Amino acid sequence: MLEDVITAYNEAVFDTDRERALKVIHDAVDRGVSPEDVVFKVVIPAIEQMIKSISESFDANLAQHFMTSQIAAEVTEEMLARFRKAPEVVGHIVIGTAQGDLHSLGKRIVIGCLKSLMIDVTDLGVNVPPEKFVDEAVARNAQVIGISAMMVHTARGENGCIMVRELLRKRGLEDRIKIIVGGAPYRYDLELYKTVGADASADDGITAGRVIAGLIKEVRR
Ligand code: B12
Repeated sequence: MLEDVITAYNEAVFDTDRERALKVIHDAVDRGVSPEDVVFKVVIPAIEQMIKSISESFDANLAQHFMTSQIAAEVTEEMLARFRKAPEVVGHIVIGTAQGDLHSLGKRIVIGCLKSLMIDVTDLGVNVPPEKFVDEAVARNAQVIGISAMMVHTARGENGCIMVRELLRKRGLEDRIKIIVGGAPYRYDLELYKTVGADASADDGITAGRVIAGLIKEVRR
């Protein structure tokens, strides 16, 4: 049954047909597919596949990029609300997209995965100034700051992770708060996270959950 759902959803998303995509998902849930399976086995693989084909297509345009990510974000958010409740929280992360960067879909998917892995998340949104990452992490007693950056200049830039590291250092918070970064530029340059002063990076939400759980343990040790 899941195979049929995957095929029908992929076709609807490819046609940027929001209504049809939502109907496929709602019907699947009514027939017993879990919200977790919808996100991890249908939506995440579909968006990854779609993005790959969009990037490779000469006909790709920003409107199509935008619609594709909006459908996925909408389904993901709806399903997240139906995820099983976490009995015990592993720790807390504040996460946002770096200053100057408005890409939100990757971050949203990461948040969905983290919630399902029982990590408490505060979403700071997009275009987040470095000071806000640090202030909010302190205010919420978070063990980890997550920074998403989809463009090369926001991943490498002075107002992203580099400044967050600098602020943690100046305020003597480096033992209490760890930094994880993610986004396409870090996938293409595997050493970049170190260059910008992060403690770790992860390629997707599921790996991020594992790495963040490790960072939380490190802080609590
Ligand atoms: C969708 C999209 C958009 C949408 C964004 C919609 C939204 N709400 O997010 C719209 C149309 C708005 C957009 C706008 C722009 N975009 Co754009 N966009 C894309 C596109 C096609 C996909 C990005 C995406 O959503 N990927 C899908 C998600 C699921 O993947 P992901 O983000 O990588 O996330 C995964 C991992 O990276 C990781 N992850 C992500 N964040 C984090 C955070 C942490 C802490 C961790 C651990 C892991 C992690 O886990 C995620 C889940 O698996 C990419 C091309 C591409 N192939 O990547 C271009 C791309 C990123 N955009 C690009 C550009 C240039 C722009 C614009 C400047 C275009 C313009 N001229 O206006 C603007 C920028 C506006 C701004 N200031 O930010 C360029 C960047 C070039 C560069 N090298 O710097 C790209 C690469 C396209 C290209 N090939 O030129 N874009």
